[in-house]
Amino acid sequence: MRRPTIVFVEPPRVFWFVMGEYLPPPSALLILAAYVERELPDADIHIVDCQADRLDWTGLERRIQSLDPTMVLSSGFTTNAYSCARTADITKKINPDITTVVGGVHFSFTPDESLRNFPEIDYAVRGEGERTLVDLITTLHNQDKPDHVQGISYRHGDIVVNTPPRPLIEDLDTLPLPANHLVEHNLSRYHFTMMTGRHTQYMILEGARGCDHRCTFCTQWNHWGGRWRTKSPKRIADEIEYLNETYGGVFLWLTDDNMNITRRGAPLHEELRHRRCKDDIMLFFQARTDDIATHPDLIAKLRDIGTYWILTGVETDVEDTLTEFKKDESPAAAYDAMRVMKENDVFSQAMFVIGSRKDTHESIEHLRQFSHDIEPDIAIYTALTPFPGTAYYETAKANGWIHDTNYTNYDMAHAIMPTETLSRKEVQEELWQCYRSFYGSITKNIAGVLSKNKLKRTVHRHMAGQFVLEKFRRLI
Ligand code: B12
Ligand code: SF4
Repeated sequence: MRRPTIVFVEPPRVFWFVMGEYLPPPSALLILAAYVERELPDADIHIVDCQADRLDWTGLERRIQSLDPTMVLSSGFTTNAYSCARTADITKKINPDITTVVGGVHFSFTPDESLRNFPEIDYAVRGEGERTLVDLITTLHNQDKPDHVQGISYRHGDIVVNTPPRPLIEDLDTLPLPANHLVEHNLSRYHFTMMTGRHTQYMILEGARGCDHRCTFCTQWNHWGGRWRTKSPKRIADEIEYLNETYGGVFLWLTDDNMNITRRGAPLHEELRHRRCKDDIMLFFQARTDDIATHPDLIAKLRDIGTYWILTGVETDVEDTLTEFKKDESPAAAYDAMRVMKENDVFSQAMFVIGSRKDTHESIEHLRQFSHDIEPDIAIYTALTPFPGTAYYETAKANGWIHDTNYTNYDMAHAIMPTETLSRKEVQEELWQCYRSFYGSITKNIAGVLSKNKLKRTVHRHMAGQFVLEKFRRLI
């Protein structure tokens, strides 16, 4: 029997214009491929990264043809779900016998809808992928029935079968290191211009999965079973050291939904502070404002081991909306968090969200002022987006608030819903006004472009040079 030939595809994507020009490593695929490689040493595994390999759809088709796979897989979050379906579609046109598999947060929450809308997709893997994928490949290779494979969805005649969910991996330290060797020829190409320039090598690593909070607009806690699981600080430090010393990785982005500084700040510092790589790396992670605000000591420690940029979800200054979002944070914590980052020379990225039901022109104007007052180094404004899998999606769907069902637009830059008093167009216009007020001021831009802080200079140059404001204006 033919040995499994597994081709993971990062299809051609439309990238997020807000953060400018970048080329990210296909992180989920690297993590999955490593696991399959370890568990199924006889499998022939490839990763095709269309961005890095500069392949358009025709190029991808030729590449799949030449690899002659038994299975083609891709990973999607909501905004790029259609590109996964298209990958499956061209695969089936090449050879209908090739098995097509999708996974990731979007397909985990829309298996019925996706399998009905896209007959070219054979299987959707729901939730954690590693063990399910190995089980599925083995089952199909042995020509067994897939009904005993936990965590998958597939069509059987006219119905969609959803097998029971698979229990989560208890010890994340048992996962292998991501399969960077499968994209080694591309590693030097991965970069994030606005964050670290065109020539600093950008790598992604995973320290934890999930979150123990329950925000209504967020898919992540739900996707990971409402739990926060972490690798041990030693394992995270080993992984950082490995990426830096083996591959020259400098800009290291932690995928963790919640850094959980309270629990990991001190032990991670302890693990990394004696390692040489700490002076070379630029760590980026996401953390909650309350976690930052209440731990200035730990932020200082994390700065000492290379943390240079933290993204934090401030969301809004309206207490009632924070409560409705179940965010469990206060606007006061946002002030403190920005101050703590400034005092420790950490670049602060604050995320704001507009377009909740009670938002009005006045409340959004108030939010704009607040976003200036708390003084983040960079403010990113988003439109509240009803991602499938969130509590908010269920409410919005039941109430008919979702006015745009084209998932390509679920990128938080497009207004998908009106508010009680603002039309969708008005929300879109308000979003543009937010960027205009933060980046459009001539005085502020001059100060930004002339700032002593190199990162600030880059961000302001990016916002002006890449026509971000103009692109937002065109969405209205
Ligand atoms: C790094 C990152 C990015 C990087 C690029 C990532 C990439 N490689 O393409 C950048 C910065 C460019 C980016 C951009 C955006 N991102 Co982003 N990003 C992330 C982040 C932090 C980590 C992704 C990751 O590697 N995770 C680790 C992997 C292992 O987890 P995973 O993908 O869930 O995979 C597991 C399972 O889902 C499953 N699985 C996944 N895929 C597959 C495929 C198969 C075949 C199988 C079998 C299994 C499987 O197995 C995996 C292992 O168990 C996530 C948050 C997160 N923690 O995941 C947000 C996240 C994916 N991003 C998000 C969003 C909204 C965006 C943007 C639209 C805008 C924004 N505000 O950031 C843009 C869109 C860009 C675009 N057009 O594609 C949302 C998506 C929400 C949703 N439900 O759609 C997330 C979840 C953040 C959040 N908290 O809401 N992002
Ligand atoms: S938004 Fe952040 S804090 Fe809230 S559930 Fe999601 S990851 Fe956790």
